[in-house]
Amino acid sequence: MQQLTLFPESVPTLPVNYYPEFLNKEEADELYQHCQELQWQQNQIRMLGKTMLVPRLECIYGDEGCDYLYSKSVLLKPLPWTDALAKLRDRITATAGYNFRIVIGNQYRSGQDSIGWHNDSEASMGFNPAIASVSLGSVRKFQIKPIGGKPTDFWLEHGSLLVMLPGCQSTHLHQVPKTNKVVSTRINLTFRPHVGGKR
Ligand SMILES: O=C(O)CCC(=O)C(=O)O
Repeated sequence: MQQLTLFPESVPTLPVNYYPEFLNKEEADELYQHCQELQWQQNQIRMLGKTMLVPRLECIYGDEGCDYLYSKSVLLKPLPWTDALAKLRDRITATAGYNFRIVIGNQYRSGQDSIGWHNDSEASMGFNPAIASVSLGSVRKFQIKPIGGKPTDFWLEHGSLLVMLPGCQSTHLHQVPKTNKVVSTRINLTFRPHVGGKR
């Protein structure tokens, strides 16, 4: 399988591995269909003293008790793994070599859905987590930058896998910005470790 380790001279060294064709088209289409049946919801987030809607839909599946709190205000409680998500988790582990206990889905319904600059530094993932992200549906721009540095753009394709390696969350920020282009739905599945819950 093609794997790009992103250390070419022309771009800054990035602590990520990208597998553009992790799933073939048929597999990616099938998974996209499965994702339509997941339990998506639009959560509320508290930021700068205000409560607002998260600008995308979210869902979470995983091991029992692996609750995930982010931005000190959004608490996600995992539903049991579906067969398809558990199979995908194991395939990512076989490729990337990391174990995962939850998957958080993001659904970007249009170009106005987004996620701003952030890192994923929740203590529940443990020290220096690897996070693996599968993209399905419309291609959107994903940006990553060293803290205080310049962004590098990726166009994350249907069926691709991007692995943010251990350490990435301490040194880099990432985002999926809004776009005024007409884009249809994109689904992103981020597989993450977790230090709690039932083993
Ligand atoms: O949709 C993506 O590719 C990124 C999602 C993300 O940044 C996150 O879930 O923390």
